[in-house]
This record gives sequence, structure tokens and C-alpha cells, in this order.
Amino acid sequence: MKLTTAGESHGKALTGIIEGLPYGLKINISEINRLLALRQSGYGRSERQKIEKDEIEILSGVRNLVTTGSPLAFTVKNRDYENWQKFTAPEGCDVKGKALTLVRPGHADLAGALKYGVSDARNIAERASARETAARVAAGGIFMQYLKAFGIRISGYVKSVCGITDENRYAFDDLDRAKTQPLFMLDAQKQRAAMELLDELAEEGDTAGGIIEIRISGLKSGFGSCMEYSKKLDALLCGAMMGVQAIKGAEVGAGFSAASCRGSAFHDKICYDGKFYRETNNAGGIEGGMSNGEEIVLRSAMKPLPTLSVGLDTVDLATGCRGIAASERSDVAAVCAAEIVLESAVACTLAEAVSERLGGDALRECIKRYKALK
Ligand code: EPS
Repeated sequence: MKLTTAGESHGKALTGIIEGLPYGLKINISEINRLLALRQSGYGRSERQKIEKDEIEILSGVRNLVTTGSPLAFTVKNRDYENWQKFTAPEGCDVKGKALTLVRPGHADLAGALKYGVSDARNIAERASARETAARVAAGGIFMQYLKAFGIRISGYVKSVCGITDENRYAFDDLDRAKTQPLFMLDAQKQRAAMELLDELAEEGDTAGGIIEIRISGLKSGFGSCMEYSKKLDALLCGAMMGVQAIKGAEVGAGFSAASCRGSAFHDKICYDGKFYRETNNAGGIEGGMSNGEEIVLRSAMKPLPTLSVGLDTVDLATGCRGIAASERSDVAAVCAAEIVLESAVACTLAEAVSERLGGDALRECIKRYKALK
């Protein structure tokens, strides 16, 4: 299983190709579009989301809503292209009209411009933009449907916004309620405080990040590897999270707090009542690089978005003079979008790990193999 995405923020469209889907997976298009709409939602998003209305169009690999086993290609249109095609059209355009030389601290602009030896970071910004995540969510909807065929579900919520943190613990089935909340938070009081803070930041032209918790339920033990470090499930899932725009930290289970625990308090004692289980889950469902049958618990830290309307000190790459970083419009926070994108990124990587272990050309075969696992 493999996903490749293409597309720029203000280009014609985002596209993706998924290789390795088995024959016979029923595709629910409105469920994919529901996720795409959720990615666009959430308190603190910019005016851009009023322009876009993301919907998947499947181009190949599906017939009568069922996968055919061939690569699945899809597209999600950029409606803002209408306003930008003069500057971004592949067939010929005014490349100077949207030159980005006042590079933004925290964005890909400067590192990309140096990498490619250019003073205009427009091409770098266009591809590095989090707009690309619409394609990952469209694909994520498909990966989640694949995983659901085995009884594996992914959910999550926003745990913290700019330091306002919900310390409660929630059962997996409570997490879905987060998607009905303006900031995908489950603690109403913390959410209200976070929204007030975002209002203040918006007034000041500032931005915020947060912490997102993603959980996986229904995954049997033994996925990942203790034999090859490159196939360790925790490494793969943390890599998937770190591959999402603006994510600066990733942890599994107790994560960084494990470092300050004693072993006797930290490790999840092994119990048996016809099957193995644990009363605690500090390991976050992964031991020795493999799933252990408990729920997988992952957290990501999202940095504050780097496009600030207040502008940060920078240098103009064209003149070498000091200046204020570019800003056209900005989300104050995109933690809800990140929650949906992280679910999709995790679904993609998990689907790869599941299909690697199960193999199988037809979904029916794969399900039989999953059921046969202890
Ligand atoms: C982004 C900048 C903004 C965001 C964009 C990500 O785009 P624009 O410059 O067009 O306002 O809105 O995110 C999306 C378009 C999206 O759909 O998530 C960036 O620089 O990363």
C-alpha cells in the first residue's frame, strides 16, 4: 500500500494515487467528503476555507463504488485557482506577479529557497502549504474504510490549545463527540477558554498551536516489527505524524513523561482471563515495535502557524534588506484540521503495515487472514 500526493496550494487541484488496495473494498464517498468538510472546519480558520469546498473525485481504480485492485487515482479541486491561475497556471503565467521574497520564519520558504538556489520562494511555499493535506484526508478516508473492514477504528481529539490543556482521560467511544465541538475539545470549560484566547490572538494578528491525541482501537497484536528497526510500528506512526505540516513533536503512550517514572510504576502488568490484557496502558499499545493488542495512543505537538498577520522580522531575499515577513491571510489556529489530517496520516501508515502483514489480492482473503490471527 502506498500513497503519493501531488498539487500546490493555488494550483488547479490536488491529486493522489493509492497503490496496493485490494480488490473488493466498498467505497463510501460521502464518508470521505464528511472528513474533507471536517478538515475545513474548526474555530480559527482563515477566509480561504470560505472559498474552498473540498470534495473527492475518484478517477480510477473504483467501479460501481468497489475497488478493482488497480491503483486508485483521485482529485480534489482548488477553487481558489480561479483567482490565482494568472500566476500559477502550468501552461504559462506571470511568475513575477506573486514573488515571495519576504520569507516567513517557521515556514519552508527560506530553507527551500536556499536548497533550490532561488530568491523567490513561491514554488516552495505552494507545495509546502498545508493545503496538500486535503489530498491526504481524501486518501485517509479510503484507508480508514480499508481498516474498518478488519474492525480497526481511528479517532482523536484536541487535548490542548496554546497551553490550555484538557487533562481528563476519555474512553475511545467518547472521542467522536469532539468532532461536534468548535475546537474538537471534549472539556467545555477548557474549550471556552481556548476560544477566548484565539479571539485575542486574532485581534493581535498572532497564531497558536496545540496538542492532538489520536487513538486506534481494534488492532490485534503483532503489527510492526521487533526484528527490523525500520518497521517498528511506533517509529512508523511517529514518522507519519511528524510528516504532517506544523507538527514538531510526537509521542506514544506516556511518551516523554515515561522518562520520569520508575519502572515498577510505568510498565503495564500482564493479566490473563482467557486472553492477555493490561489494566494500564502507559506503553500506548506498542511494545518492542509491535502492537500488543491494547489501544494505540499517540500524541502530536503542533507549532503555532508561521504565517502571522502581524508579520515577523525577516530578510528580503531579493534585496538582502531587513523586512517584515509576507502574510496574505492566516489561520489563527488549525488544530481541528490537524486532528483530521493526523487521523488520515496514521490511517495511511497503519494500512501499509496491515497490508504488509496480511498480503492478499482480494479484501475477502485479507479479512480471513486477520480473523485467523490471535
Ligand atoms: C497555508 C496558508 C493558507 C491556509 C492553507 C495553508 O492558505 P492561503 O495562503 O491560500 O490563505 O489557508 O491551508 C489551506 C488552504 C487548507 O485548505 O488547509 C500554508 O501556508 O500552509
